[in-house]
Amino acid sequence: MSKWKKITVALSIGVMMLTLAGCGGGAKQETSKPVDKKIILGFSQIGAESEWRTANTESIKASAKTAGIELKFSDAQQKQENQIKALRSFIQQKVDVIAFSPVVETGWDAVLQEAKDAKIPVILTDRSVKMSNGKADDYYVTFMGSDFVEEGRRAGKWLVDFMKKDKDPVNVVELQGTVGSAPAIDRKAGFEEILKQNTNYKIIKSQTGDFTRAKGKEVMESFLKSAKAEGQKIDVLYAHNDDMAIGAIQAIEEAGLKPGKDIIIVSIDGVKGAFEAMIAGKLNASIECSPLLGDQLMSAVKDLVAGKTIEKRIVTKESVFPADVAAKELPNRKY
Ligand code: GYE
Repeated sequence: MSKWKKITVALSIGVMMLTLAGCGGGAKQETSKPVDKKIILGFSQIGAESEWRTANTESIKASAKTAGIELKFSDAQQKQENQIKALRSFIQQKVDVIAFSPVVETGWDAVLQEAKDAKIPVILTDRSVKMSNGKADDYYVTFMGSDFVEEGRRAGKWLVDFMKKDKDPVNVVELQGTVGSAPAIDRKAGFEEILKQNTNYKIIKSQTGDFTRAKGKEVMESFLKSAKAEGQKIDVLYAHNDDMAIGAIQAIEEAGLKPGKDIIIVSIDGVKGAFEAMIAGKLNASIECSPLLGDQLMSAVKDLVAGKTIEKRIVTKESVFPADVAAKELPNRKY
């Protein structure tokens, strides 16, 4: 073989090998990444709407640093269109893995198809999605986060247990999370499941407070006003997160009532602000929902890039904190 022919043969073998390496489907194609190259993770965060969310962001940033993963972080300010833009830009930049916490459940069809076509694995953190074709499972490799229906059930069970009322009517007002978001839908469903078995409990008002303190306060003010005008007594507030409960506590105090006593309050997350409110006697219970997903996410990213198969669903382990354990627990809280 002539020298030139040898070079041509060598080159075409090289091209063939490269092509083969790039052809694998799903998670496997990532095995071609040289071990010494930094893994690039594109992460689209919902925003900074709550203490939970800021703790989640800190966890992800800190864990990426420790894991030596290059993190491209984008904050969507609670807007789906911003998340879609961020995901598209990650696809364009050909990041190794995309992770995101979807602000709402639906509306991801096009962009998740684009990620799939680009063979970039997608990890869902905290919240899940629904696809129009009903096959969401085909568009992400794993979903790590809490069981929100169970959190709603826990809130309901805690309430029924605490109130010890089998017959007397109990009027509940509900502050819902972001409209169309998985935690708002599921936390409502789980709570209602328990109330269905306790028919003296009635949700008399229910509205979104978008998971923020400001909205929680605003909506609670309007609940109090309209209940007064209608001659109804509010016995209980169920808030889909602690921040809305903390905002509502302010509204209740401004209306001359005692939160935690005149109105029993249960919310979800278990952030430090909730523990402080419980210690002050203004919040009665918080159902834990951990935002500390960073380490799990980084190890899943590493496993994926290494070509390992990962579990489709990773559920966060959580508990319930009634006010009487708050003082003892606060020093142990990490968020
Ligand atoms: O409960 C709330 C946050 O998706 C679990 O989003 C998360 C929720 C959390 O804004 O505080």
